[in-house]
Amino acid sequence: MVDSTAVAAALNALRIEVPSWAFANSGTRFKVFAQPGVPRDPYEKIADAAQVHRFTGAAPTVSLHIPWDAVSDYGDLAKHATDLGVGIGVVNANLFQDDDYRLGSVAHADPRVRGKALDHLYECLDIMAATGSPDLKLWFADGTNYPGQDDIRDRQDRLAEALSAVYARLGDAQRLLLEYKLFEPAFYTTDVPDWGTAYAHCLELGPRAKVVVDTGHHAPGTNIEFIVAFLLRAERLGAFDFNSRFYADDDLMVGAADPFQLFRIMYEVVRGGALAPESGVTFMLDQCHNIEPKIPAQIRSVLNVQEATAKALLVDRPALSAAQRAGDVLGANAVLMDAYNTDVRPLLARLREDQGLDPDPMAAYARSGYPEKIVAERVGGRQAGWEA
Ligand code: RM4
Ligand code: MN
Repeated sequence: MVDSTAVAAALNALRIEVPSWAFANSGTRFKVFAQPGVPRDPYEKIADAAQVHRFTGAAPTVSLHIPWDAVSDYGDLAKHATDLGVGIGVVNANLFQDDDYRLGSVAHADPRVRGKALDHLYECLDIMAATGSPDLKLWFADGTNYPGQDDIRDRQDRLAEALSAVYARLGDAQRLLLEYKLFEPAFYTTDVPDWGTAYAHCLELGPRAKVVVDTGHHAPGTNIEFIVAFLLRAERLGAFDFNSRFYADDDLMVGAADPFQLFRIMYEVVRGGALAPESGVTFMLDQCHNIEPKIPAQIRSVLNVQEATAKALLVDRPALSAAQRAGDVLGANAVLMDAYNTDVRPLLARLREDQGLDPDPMAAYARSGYPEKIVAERVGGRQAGWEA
């Protein structure tokens, strides 16, 4: 039996952080398509993010990416967010868009470049202090393209040295979140290519270093829910970067490519107790909306996470464990599939109504007038994008 009051409470408590860069122009290696009404600065990005929270009631924080979201007064930016009913979440460092980083950043062979990279990470810590952000998220583009290009092992030493320097400066309530990605932009070696490498560095650092699972950062066919279960058991899962993919790091809307995979991941989250706020696991979106309108795409993504979570919560866990203990392979699988095959949209619509929200956030946003307002108002200036 599933306790429906507990399911409702867990869904009402679910919080999903949105990325500032999802509201800016983005594209592929081939083309960035500009969209009308796109924000021109971090203040406008936060205003758009606040719309996602306004219609879902579930997205109260925004991740920043530095220097994309560089401003002269971070306290003022945080106040702007609060005025709009949202807060600043994770601060993402960016060590991949400076000419100096052609051969890497924290793992570069040249101590001058490593020093510059470390200074950027320290700057991110200052921004966290000014905005009240709890977490520093690190993804390194570092790696090599050709065998022999650099010493694989020396690069690990340099990486470890930079990580421990940053870790030493963390405040007591702050965390270091280390993200991995199989490849890209480096093609031969990547310095943090997988969860095992990230986990090993986090273990060396200490308890406030946790792994980020970006769902798009694995080889095709990887069992991501296994990684989630393992890291939760080891108390080293810090956060998710949600998105979905058909091929590599596609950064499409979460739950679009494979809603069943998202359900399986969320089931391990539920099983591992990671929906509880005290677990410290943060649920974030890391997506780019290259061809679709950005604000509704973020709303859709929040709804997709809610739907997968609702299904995961509907798994009859006592029945599942009984079937598992009895070695009832088909019975156990049926318990899981029953939950997955439940239409949870009416349940989520009811919960929204109970909170005074529109039961259909997509439709409510489309009717709100906001899309037309930003197109009319945001004329002139330079639209925000990857280089902004
Ligand atoms: C990386 C990684 C990071 C994100 C950048 C833009 O692939 O997913 O989390 O900040 O892309
Ligand atoms: Mn990511």
